[in-house]
Amino acid sequence: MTIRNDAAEADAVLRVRCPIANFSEKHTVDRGEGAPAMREVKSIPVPANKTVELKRDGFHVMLLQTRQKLVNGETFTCAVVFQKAGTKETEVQVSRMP
Ligand SMILES: [Cu+2]
Repeated sequence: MTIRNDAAEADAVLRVRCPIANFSEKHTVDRGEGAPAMREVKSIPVPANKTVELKRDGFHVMLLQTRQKLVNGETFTCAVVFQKAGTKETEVQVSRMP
């Protein structure tokens, strides 16, 4: 997911709700000594006038306790709750990891 903030104020992703999952967590990936490790964060920062790309080796949202089997190519809608911009819906497409 790519988030573009055209505002002059910083924003942040507070929550993501998807109908197919009971929970979601916001994660970042720490790289120190040893293997990279995921860590939960309270929010994902979206700086003013910046574009933030969520990806598996950086900030990302993880869906937990999925209620149905995810099928490659299927789509569903998630609600993304921003601190300033409010709730925005986005379509998500399931894709198999390469
Ligand atoms: Cu994660």
